[in-house]
Amino acid sequence: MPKLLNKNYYLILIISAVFGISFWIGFNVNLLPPEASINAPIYDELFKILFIIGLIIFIGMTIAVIYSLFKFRKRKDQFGDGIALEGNLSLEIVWTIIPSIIVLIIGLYSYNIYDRMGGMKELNHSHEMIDSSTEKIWAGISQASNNEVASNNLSVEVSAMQFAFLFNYPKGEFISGELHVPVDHKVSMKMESKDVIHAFWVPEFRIKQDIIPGQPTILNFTPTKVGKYPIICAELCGPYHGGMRASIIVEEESDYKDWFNKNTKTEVSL
Ligand SMILES: [Cu+2]
Repeated sequence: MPKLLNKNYYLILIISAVFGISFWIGFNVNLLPPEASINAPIYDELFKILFIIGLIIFIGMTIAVIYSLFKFRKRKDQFGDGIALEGNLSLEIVWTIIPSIIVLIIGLYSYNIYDRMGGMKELNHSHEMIDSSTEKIWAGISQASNNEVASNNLSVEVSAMQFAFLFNYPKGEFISGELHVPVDHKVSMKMESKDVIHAFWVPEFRIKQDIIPGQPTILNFTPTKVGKYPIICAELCGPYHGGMRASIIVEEESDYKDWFNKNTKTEVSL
């Protein structure tokens, strides 16, 4: 077998191994917390792709660096400078085109994911269940799927302040420091800040939305797993920002109703 062919053979073998290992790790190693909302699996699709691309680049580069360290090291009888290399047009075209294609695909795919999560919905038409006033909603993730019945929604008003979240249940006329929601029900939140910019983040739900003073934002989600999850402020908002946390408790509908009825002054459910 000629030498050149032999070299290419090894190169193809190594590239295949890098892709194989990257895909295997990408599909078998999970770095994210449990999926607890209908948005989570959608988001994780994108994360998996980004993770695999990152792995291919990382493993490929590491192999190339280690190989070069040995292959092109200074030999005992070498004293002069290296060869003067000036540009390589085809190489530069290749390493411009490949990343451009990757970035373009990631961009289009991210748009698709954000759309499926409800990020592209017209905000000021889809929140009639939250507020009937003509107040402008500035940003947010609207409902993630169209086939849900609006009457199923649970409306919560979130107030963020240095350094706490408060949850107002308008139908029950009470305020809670913990967010309780029934599993498999869509929750529509209108969020406002009393002071500086905060952000409402639930890693298990894969959702995050800024809460801005004077500009209400909305966030809709549907929890899918019973449990207690942290709500974390994800915007540096002052000296105790790190302590600005709350909990979201996802319960079976009957447990949620018990909790709601214990707190409410009026006799309504949901
Ligand atoms: Cu904060």
